[in-house]
Amino acid sequence: MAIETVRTVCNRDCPDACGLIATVEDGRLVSLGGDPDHPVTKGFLCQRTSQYPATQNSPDRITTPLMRKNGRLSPASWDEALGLVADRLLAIRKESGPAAILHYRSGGSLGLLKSVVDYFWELFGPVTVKSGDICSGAGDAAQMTDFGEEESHDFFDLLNARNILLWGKNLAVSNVHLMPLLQQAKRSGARVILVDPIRHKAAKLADRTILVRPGGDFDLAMGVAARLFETGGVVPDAEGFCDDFAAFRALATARPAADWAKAADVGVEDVDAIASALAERPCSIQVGWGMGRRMNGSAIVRALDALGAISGNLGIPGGGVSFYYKRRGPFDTSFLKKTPPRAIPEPLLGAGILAAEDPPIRAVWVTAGNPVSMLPDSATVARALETRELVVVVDTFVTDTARRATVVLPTTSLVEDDDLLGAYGNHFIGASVPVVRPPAGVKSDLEVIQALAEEIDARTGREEEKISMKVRGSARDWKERLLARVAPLGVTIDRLERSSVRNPFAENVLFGDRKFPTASGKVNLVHEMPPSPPEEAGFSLWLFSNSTEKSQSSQWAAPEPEMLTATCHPAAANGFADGALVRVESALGSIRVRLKHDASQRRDVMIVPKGGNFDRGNCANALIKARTTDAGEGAAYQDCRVRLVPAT
Ligand SMILES: Nc1nc2c(c(=O)[nH]1)N[C@H]1C(S)=C(S)[C@@H](COP(=O)(O)OP(=O)(O)OC[C@H]3O[C@@H](n4cnc5c(=O)[nH]c(N)nc54)[C@H](O)[C@@H]3O)O[C@H]1N2
Ligand SMILES: Nc1nc2c(c(=O)[nH]1)N[C@H]1C(S)=C(S)[C@@H](COP(=O)(O)OP(=O)(O)OC[C@H]3O[C@@H](n4cnc5c(=O)[nH]c(N)nc54)[C@H](O)[C@@H]3O)O[C@H]1N2
Ligand code: SF4
Ligand SMILES: [Mo]
Repeated sequence: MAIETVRTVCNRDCPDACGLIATVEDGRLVSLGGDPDHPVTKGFLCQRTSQYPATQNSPDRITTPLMRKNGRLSPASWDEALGLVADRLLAIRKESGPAAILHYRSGGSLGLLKSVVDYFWELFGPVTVKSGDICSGAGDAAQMTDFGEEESHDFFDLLNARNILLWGKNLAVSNVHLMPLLQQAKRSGARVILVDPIRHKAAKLADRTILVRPGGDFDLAMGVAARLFETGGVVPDAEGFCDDFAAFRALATARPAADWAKAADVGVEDVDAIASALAERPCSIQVGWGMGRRMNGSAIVRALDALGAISGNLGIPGGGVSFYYKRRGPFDTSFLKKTPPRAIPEPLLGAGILAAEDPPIRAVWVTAGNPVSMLPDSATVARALETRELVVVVDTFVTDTARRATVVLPTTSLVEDDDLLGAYGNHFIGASVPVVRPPAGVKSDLEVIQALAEEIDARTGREEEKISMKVRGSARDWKERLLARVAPLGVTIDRLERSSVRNPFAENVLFGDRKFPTASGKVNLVHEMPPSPPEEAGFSLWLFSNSTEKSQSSQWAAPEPEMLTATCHPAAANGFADGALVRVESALGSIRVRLKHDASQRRDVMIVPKGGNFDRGNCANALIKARTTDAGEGAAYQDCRVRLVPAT
């Protein structure tokens, strides 16, 4: 029996980008562990990836193209599948122009080589793409507006913090490698405050947990600002490096801190605790993703940026308002040049496809995404796909989205990946390498578009425009191209294949000179109240579709649950017992769930897993309206109101 261990890097949509140690027996993956030498991974993995061998070896994996024949998806050869796709794409482009084709790419793998797929669609089109970002659009827009730049302090700079605000961050589940660092910071005396409407596992690390009203963070932040102004916690030179300082002060001090606290449904002592934490510099604000996914989400993140600025926590070790690490920053994707002819806001994708005119969207190509499960208003996304002439889905399994496809193309998995990765929760970059050989008949996304380019070129026959020439090259060739900027600094493929390396361009502390790449060179302070989401009479609970240990978005660690569990305070359970079978209903739809009581939660929240399976009736997005955030075209997933009704 041949047993070997191989190192690779996790390509999942996760802040951590772990180093993985795979154990392979006779070409079969038997276990995955964490790289002990990766400074962030520290030798352990999350639950979902530790359990990945069952997914990798699952009999449900697709290993041959599937084509819709007589209404059913049936096995086909690559020649047949790509031949049909090439014929239809060329006909659609000729009749309606490339804008009639939509390329939708999401986060199934965050590998940088996926940008070669984007390149293919630029060359064939450019075609229609998505705009905004369901995941982080609101927060991205906030930080770009306020600071003119979106980056974070070094991961380990947290150890310099005296106080740490974990603001809407479910880190024990979604950013697990931050947990040991926080524990270390606590051992050296840092105090931790957690602000979240949900009492989640990380609360055990916090010195104070503030269960803010869902979406009440803007009010809370203004209360904190009011207190900082009152108590001299605002640094004297703040006006010098912040624009709209007077308007911000007027907004924050228009109400006493106690009024803001009431609006946020927290105690005034909570406001005081945050104000003191900020004033006792350095204080690091760690911004999570949840509260940005609201109709006032960008304003909330802007309010946190403002708190960091006025309290003098920008530009100092242990401070900063850290949201995102530039995971693509070190890589050279300058081959992407063209502007798309049209973009559909990602949160509104279903309705956007249905409404598109001049030209209509006739074909959709999906790379590394499961939009039917994961975009809001799943039913509309499903209908939008079901009514297209051509839908091609490249995936490893038949998902909710693949079930609506004309053609499904089988692709490589997490442990067959051959790519470059950056992390969005630390500054390390790495290279994935195939630790097992993909099953015969499976192609990487790169190989898929290369094969399609050949089919297209064979049909167009125009020498000077041969797409296949432009996208050709092995994964290694493309890695080299993407590393062009960092290779002279010693960050080469060979080095990355041995160990992850810190992004050589990343600074430890941002804005040390208090200069900001905004138009004025100063921080832009938010200074207007954002609108509140509309009330929905009869729906008294806020739906939280939060990450769970057991899934990566719609990709469940085997076995996938038969039914979702919904958690709420016993007093919010509408008389239903713990363990009862009930329906969670919104204005848009309902799902059957197993109810779980949790007396430690607020009485106005209902928690379900973020991932789902729409066709099995297990999907939060069947309930969630498709609405955008106040900026950045994020999805307002968290502004969903629900109630509990009998299961029927
Ligand atoms: N296990 C697991 N890990 C994952 C993922 C997964 O599906 N499963 N997904 C990955 C992805 S795609 C991403 S983007 C990242 C981020 O992962 P996400 O889970 O998307 O984001 P978090 O910021 O960790 O968690 C959201 C937090 O925001 C809180 N929240 C919601 N509304 C409000 C509010 O109004 N105010 C405040 N203060 N808090 C609020 C929620 O209660 C929750 O604790 O993690 C990745 N990690
Ligand atoms: N209700 C609710 N919905 C949410 C969220 C929420 O908090 N609440 N969070 C949102 C967030 S933060 C995100 S990022 C999105 C995530 O949404 P998606 O990115 O659509 O999430 P996944 O379910 O991970 O789907 C990715 C698909 O890619 C496939 N895949 C894996 N590797 C590869 C590969 O190398 N190539 C190809 N072609 N396919 C591959 C997987 O099998 C999977 O089917 O979901 C969003 N949806
Ligand atoms: S999903 Fe995240 S925490 Fe889990 S192994 Fe991958 S990078 Fe690490
Ligand atoms: Mo995400």
